[in-house]
Amino acid sequence: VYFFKVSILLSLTDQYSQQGWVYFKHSFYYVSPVKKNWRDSRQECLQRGADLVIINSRDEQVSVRAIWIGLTDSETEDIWKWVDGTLLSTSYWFGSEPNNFGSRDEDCVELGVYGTEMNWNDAPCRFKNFWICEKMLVL
Ligand code: 2F8
Ligand code: CA
Repeated sequence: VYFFKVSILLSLTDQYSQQGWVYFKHSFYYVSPVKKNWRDSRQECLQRGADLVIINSRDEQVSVRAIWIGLTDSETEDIWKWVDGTLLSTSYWFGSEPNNFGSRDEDCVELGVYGTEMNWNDAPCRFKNFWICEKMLVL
């Protein structure tokens, strides 16, 4: 019975992750690639057999709030570079960020922690966040 449960779980996880869902602590999450208003967003979730995320643990709050972007200063401290190698010019740091807080290993950039337009924060790269990938269209 145990083996059976594990293989069902594995094939479910496999199926979901192929469709862009991320598994984290007993739930699957899907980060939408398009913008929609609240009502339509909820509708999309419902159509996918889910619903808009309910924040019912601190863990969820901390993880759902932020998204990794392709910006890091892990090569040289304080030199922020995009993953394609370009130097940062226009930035959207929140208030006193980047501050290399705490253990001073905040070399990666997350957005969405702060609910303002200026919402970037440098955070430890080992932390787990959702992320957004981008593939540029080359014509
Ligand atoms: O107060 C801003 C500060 O908040 C947190 O540290 C307490 C963030 N840490 C993580 O996200 C791990 C800092 O990055 C942020 O600057
Ligand atoms: Ca920070």
